[in-house]
Amino acid sequence: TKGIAALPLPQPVKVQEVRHTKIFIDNEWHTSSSGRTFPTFNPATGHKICDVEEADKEDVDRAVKAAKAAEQRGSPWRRMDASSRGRLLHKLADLMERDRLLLATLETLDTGKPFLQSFFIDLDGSIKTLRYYAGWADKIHGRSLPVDESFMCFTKHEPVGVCGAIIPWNFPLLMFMWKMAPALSCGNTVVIKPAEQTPLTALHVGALIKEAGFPPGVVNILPGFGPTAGAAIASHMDVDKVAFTGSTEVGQLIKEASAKSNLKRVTLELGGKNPCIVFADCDSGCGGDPERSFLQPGVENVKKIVIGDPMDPQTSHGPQISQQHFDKIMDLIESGKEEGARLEYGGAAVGENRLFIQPTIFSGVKDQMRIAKEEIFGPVQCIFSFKRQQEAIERANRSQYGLVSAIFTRSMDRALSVSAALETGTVWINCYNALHAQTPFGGYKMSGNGRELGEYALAEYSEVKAVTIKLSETL
Ligand code: TXE
Repeated sequence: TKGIAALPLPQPVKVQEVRHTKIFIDNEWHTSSSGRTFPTFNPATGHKICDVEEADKEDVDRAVKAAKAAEQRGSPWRRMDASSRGRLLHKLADLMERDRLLLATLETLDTGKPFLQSFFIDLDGSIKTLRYYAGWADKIHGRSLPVDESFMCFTKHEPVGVCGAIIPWNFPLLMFMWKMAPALSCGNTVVIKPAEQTPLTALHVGALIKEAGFPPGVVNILPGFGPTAGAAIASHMDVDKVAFTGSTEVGQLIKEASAKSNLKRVTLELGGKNPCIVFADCDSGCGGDPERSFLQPGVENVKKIVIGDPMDPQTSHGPQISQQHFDKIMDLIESGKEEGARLEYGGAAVGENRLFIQPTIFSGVKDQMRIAKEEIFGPVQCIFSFKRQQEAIERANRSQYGLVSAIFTRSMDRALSVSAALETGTVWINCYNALHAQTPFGGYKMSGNGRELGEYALAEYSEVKAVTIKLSETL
């Protein structure tokens, strides 16, 4: 530990020019069929970083064709030993480690999230996710089953086929890895659309995929917009599965597109209104951004947050992603003030650049207020008070969402009872934002369908084939 304390902080690299801005299909870089490009901005300064080729339906068709050819029986990818698939995923993880500073810099440039978060959280999580699923590649197998009468039955786990992935702007690289790593581990091919606000790290990964030696067509990357490129993936007849992270509204559109096209499998990771219940026996608050904190009287929740240039390793709080998102958050903050919640801290824009919002804490929040019900997805914490445990549970569950909840208490007995009663896909006890590649993540209710990460995610990327054999005699 003495050694770690002495290590210098990682520093962002100077990006003179972004190298990868085109559409990545069949391990080659392409300009868009329409000839259109779109700009991507640095939300900390408002300056344009670069223009990126804009994929639309025609480009999606091309990418799906490449992905389908790459997963046909007899193709190099389908014939590759499972252990070799694992080695390729490890190789990609090695290359991401090599380029870690550059990837973290690009992530901060494009999202505005603090550099140290990009470096330690996003890159660390991305590399670990690749390695975790690299390990699974040759351990994915079926079972032999005891069946009635003179038969024997075994199951095989086969790839689903072409897997679409539609990614949001909050964790551009990590969400890409959460979808791509299990898909490739199971032998599928991938067509991915990064968020229009944050395409840069995904495109850099395209170059690394080629360098690692994945066969052409195994991964295809299409920067573009939701209603065009995203919708084309969701409704494509040759996309066999789509994994989406984003808003509940768009999640509904994705399911609808699946139903109206080829009934492709859909996994969704959507909005949340994550409750954090802090009992009076506990003297520590939690880090992270729980949206609803249920506190017993006497508990204080104090944060020391440094707002500023996200490239500065001292900064812990960056700008919002876009004017539109900024406006949504400020509107909700105003509604909190108007509806009578007490503003304990923050509540305003910071500095000259209007995309920065102070960390904001409201207390005395009532269940019917907009800030209590709608997902804010910004630096706003709402504090509710409660007297009885049962009351906290009921109010925490009174939501259309069910992504994550957290409990802070010294009593493990109480923590386990309360965790059983909470209707969320994840319960964190005495911690927050504790995500691991080994642990499944996903939502109850309108927070989503299916699970990402862990062994559970493998089922989302595999078809099960049951092979039944008639035996001529039973001995
Ligand atoms: O999400 P969208 P936005 C929540 C959060 C946030 C809200 C809106 O509450 O305030 O969603 O964010 C693509 N067909 N979360 O507007 O629009 C789009 O291009 C196919 C929760 O960014 O859902 C992008 O790639 N695709 C969250 C992706 O969907 C479409 C993460 C997400 O965009 C499409 C982000 C369409 N018709 C936002 N329309 C989480 N769960 O972590 C858009 N897209």
